[in-house]
Amino acid sequence: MSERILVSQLKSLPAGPVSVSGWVETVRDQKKVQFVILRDETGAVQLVNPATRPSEDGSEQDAAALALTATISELAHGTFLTVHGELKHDERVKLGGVEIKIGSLDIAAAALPETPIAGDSGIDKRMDWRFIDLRQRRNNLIFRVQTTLEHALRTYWIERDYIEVHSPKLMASPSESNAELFEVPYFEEKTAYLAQSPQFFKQMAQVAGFGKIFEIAPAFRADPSFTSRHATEFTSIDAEISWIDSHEDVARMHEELLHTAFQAVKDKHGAEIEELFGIEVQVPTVPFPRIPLAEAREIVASRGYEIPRTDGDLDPEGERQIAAYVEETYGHQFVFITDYHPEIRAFYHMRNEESGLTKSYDLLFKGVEISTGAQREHRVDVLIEQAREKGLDPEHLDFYLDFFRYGAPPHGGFGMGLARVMMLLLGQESIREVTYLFRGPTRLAP
Ligand code: AMO
Repeated sequence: MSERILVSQLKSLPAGPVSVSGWVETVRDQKKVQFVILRDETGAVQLVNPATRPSEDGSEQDAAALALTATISELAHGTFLTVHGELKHDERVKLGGVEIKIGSLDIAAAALPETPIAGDSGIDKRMDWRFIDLRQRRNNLIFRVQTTLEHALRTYWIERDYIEVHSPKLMASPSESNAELFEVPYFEEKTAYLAQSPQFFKQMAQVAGFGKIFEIAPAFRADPSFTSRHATEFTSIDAEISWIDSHEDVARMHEELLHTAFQAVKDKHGAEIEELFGIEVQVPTVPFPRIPLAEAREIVASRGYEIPRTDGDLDPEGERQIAAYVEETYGHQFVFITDYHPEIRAFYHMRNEESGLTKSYDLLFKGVEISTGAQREHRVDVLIEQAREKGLDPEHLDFYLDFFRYGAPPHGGFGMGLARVMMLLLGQESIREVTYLFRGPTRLAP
């Protein structure tokens, strides 16, 4: 394969022969001239061909020119091709100030004449034809932003000597709760489950003496809900660190990490995000505000909203109210809600001996939960007690409890949904818009 010339490079190339590959966006087939807009992953360029039509008076014509004109007339939107032609610089050409006069076309694979989706197609239709939907410039940008974001997270951790782990996604027990479990009927002696999170195995890395770890990997939840923020398979960003004093140490790493990652996104894509999504990326200042849950509930009530939930947690409207309060009071888009009651937290969350509340937080971004973090209970007798309180049978958790029977450091960490961060960062309504291939209760293909 020869070095490919990208559309974004054309402006800096000298006029002359050039070959560019991409797909057909539009064809304007006028009587005397034909224009094709060709797009690749970096931009779009105008191709031009002086049309040669069959003569009406029977005069002789250039057969190659006639054939080229006919080929262009039949080009369907989405056809992938390579154009060989002459590059011309012309400031009057709105699209990048360059144009290619077509010499010949090599068609790689022609598209059918009718495209199944249009610009105004609904999200379900677009998901059916996701490979075509993803050709849109803004969709391409989503995944370039995501790449930059993940790269910044990894860089942050790697620069600080974190170890990256890949924990198994087939498990012999639930990792979060019994609800939302996908069973896998394969193993002879046991039912297997798809991992709901790497929770147990990232804690295992702490008793293995790894000190600081991260993982970016799929997690699975048989969640029946059809909300805009739930998927049955999602990418979970996880970190876990040893020798913490409390969840506050986790929160401090978490906020610094997000500050760094958002700065990287803004530096590289800020202008394009503003152009295509109308969103100005705000790099969050550190520290993020922190509000204990009980206080958050009072704030929400004082704003005139009664949270209908009886379990003490904020509901989505409560989260929005708190976000509005934080924006007004601190000019911040993020807030850590802390000190949750053990009843609404996992059994492995450590409790504060004085208050009885958990040493944990939820992180909200623009009023939506993007993450849960906590210090973990590493004293096995306390852990067993807390599991029992939740109605869990410690025998079923024996493999996990064993981790803490042979020595363990104090530790904690967080899990954060990649798609939720991306959805909010780009001001999208649903995680389906920012997920490469969404999986939900009614979506298993493509
Ligand atoms: P939790 O269950 O709160 O915590 O999940 C952590 C984060 O993962 C994302 N998330 C989801 N994203 C899309 N679809 C879903 N169905 C879905 N479920 C969760 C959310 C959520 O905030 N083990 C703990 C984390 C920890 O304490 O380290 C856990 O999984 O952004």
